[in-house]
Amino acid sequence: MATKDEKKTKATEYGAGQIQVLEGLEPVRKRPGMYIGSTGPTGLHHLIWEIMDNSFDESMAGFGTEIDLHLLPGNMISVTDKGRGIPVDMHPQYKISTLELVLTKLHAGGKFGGGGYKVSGGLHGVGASVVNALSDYLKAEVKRDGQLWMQEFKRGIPQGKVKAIGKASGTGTTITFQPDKTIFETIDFDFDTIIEHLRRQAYLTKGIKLTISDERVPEVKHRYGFYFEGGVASYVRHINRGKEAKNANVFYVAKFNAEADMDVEVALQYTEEYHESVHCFANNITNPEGGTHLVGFRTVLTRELNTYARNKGYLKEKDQNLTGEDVREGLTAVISVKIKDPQFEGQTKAKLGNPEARTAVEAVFGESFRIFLEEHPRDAEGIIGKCLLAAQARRAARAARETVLRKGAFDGLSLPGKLADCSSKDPSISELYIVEGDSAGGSAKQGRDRETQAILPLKGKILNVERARLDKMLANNEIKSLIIALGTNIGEGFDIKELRYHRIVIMTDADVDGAHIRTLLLTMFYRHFAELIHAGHIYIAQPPLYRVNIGKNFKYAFSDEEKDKLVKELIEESGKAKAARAAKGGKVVEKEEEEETETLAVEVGAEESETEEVEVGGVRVNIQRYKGLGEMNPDQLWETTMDPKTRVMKLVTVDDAKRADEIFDILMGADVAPRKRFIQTHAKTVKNLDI
Ligand code: 0RA
Repeated sequence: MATKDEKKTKATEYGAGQIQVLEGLEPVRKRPGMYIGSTGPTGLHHLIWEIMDNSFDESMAGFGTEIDLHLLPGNMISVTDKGRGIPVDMHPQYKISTLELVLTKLHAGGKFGGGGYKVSGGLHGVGASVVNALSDYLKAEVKRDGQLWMQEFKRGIPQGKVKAIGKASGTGTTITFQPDKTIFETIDFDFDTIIEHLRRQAYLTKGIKLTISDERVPEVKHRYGFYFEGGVASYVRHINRGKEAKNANVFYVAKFNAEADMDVEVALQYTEEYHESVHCFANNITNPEGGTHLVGFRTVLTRELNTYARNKGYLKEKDQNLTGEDVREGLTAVISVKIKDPQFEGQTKAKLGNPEARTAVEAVFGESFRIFLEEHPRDAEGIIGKCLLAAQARRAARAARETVLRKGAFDGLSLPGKLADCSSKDPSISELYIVEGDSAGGSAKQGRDRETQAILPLKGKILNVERARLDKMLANNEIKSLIIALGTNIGEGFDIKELRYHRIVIMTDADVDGAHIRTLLLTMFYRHFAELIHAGHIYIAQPPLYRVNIGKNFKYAFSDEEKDKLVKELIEESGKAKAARAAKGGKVVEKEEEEETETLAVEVGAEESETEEVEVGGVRVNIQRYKGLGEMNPDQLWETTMDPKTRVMKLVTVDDAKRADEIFDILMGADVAPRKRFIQTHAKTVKNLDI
């Protein structure tokens, strides 16, 4: 999909060996957000990253190791490198200097930089021309061929041609720019933000020397310099400062992997902490969701530590391997790859997808980590000791959980009071609806078929137990009620023959909370009632998202596309009906029809509903969006969602549940950032029943 398209664009851009897709800069000024993400502080700082990326590219291609940044009065930024200098000669095809081309045409950056990798700390790697377009003023100074060249721009427009203004020794480029205050919410650069960014870039680009000075107030200059000989090993030491290390020597490897045509750099150190702190990068872009390089790293880490521990006699029992979880406790690691054609995917487009990154990391990291463990027995001992401790704790927790389950906490308990059971005692025709919230529960109880359908309302609140461990959740009264209602018991006492309903239907709202509770339930079924999923007993109800009314007609829509289609259909039908009546000689009473629409709208529209009205060619269509199940009255709920003759339900597969289980870790884990990202991203998609 998007990734493929991106790849295609890049391939042509680079492959053709020349500048393609040239455009003027007006689109950038018109819609800056499209190019730099936002016009807030993040977008503003993006301008600096963009300019610096060009200098990094030049340095990584082997030209220049020093980059200096100055923050000048009036929030003017200047970036100086010692690269080859942007060429100033006439570009044969475009009849302007390459310098002007680079700074005035979109996407003109593609091939420049002389091969090597394109780093990009920026959002899209959009190029210097975007910065030029969004700058009130920009000046390019180039040292090349013994001359100092200069060209100036205002809001992207050249103020004359490039000209030689003096003699110069050496080569390099200085770009000085002042952001356009009519574009940005603020043009105040934040020194700390810049420092953090530069520090990180310095860790990730071994051997580069970065300086930054804040000279906005000329009397008080602040200067910082970053140069990390240790590359990402320095980064790991920086993250672990102040913590007690288990291996005093940081493990570090940096190697080119020829098969995958990729540079791999890995550093790691264990501390006494319990959480994991692993940071992945591809071409200096952070990959908060990891990706193939992380997968390779984890595989090797677990494998090598197990091999070592077993060979040295730390793991005696056959079945007592260290798990992935055991080897991640207290781990700090940085994994950085530099790759020709990175492919990003995932929720935030920040997950590396290249399969060869996995094998490259496995090869480079595997070999050198094995040697490290052999050559540093004291460090190895410290690491293994930490992992064994984690394994011990894991086993103890599991034993504790199992005793809870074994104790028969669920034996012989009476059915919960909240359950509105069905009258049939035949499980093969009985259904249990697990419904979110009391108000939806009320509608479901009234609307159901009492003989075969049981309703168990669950409070959404159980979800507020953030970071709750699943075993703790089993002790939660709401979940207990559910387990008792199922009848199967749990853990060692589980018996599928005791299942009281052959269809268990999860019925939640089509919003974030609904998705949340569904994930939780699916995770619980996956981890503790997997047999029910395998046997096809778990379903997800599909309530409609909209009711589309026109005159006396109405239809339900279960997706946005369906809604749009229905609106069209209904309008056509109504048009036909009108035409037919007109043909019969009857008068079309527009007024009457309108009134009907309104009455209907009032009747269906509960107090909290959201309605939308579309008018096409004089025909009014009223659209009601159901925000929650509670907005439907019992009859509507029955006819749209519960009536076995007409309803559509989704059978939950093991894959669905597995995915929910992974999402569960994001939602319930201690890490706040991924959870936030997940919720933000899915807030828009949950209505498509994305589990
Ligand atoms: C185009 C071609 C070459 C280098 C550059 C652009 C270049 C751009 C920037 C932007 C900031 N600093 C830069 N340094 C270089 C290759 C030049 C050659 O082949 O000589």
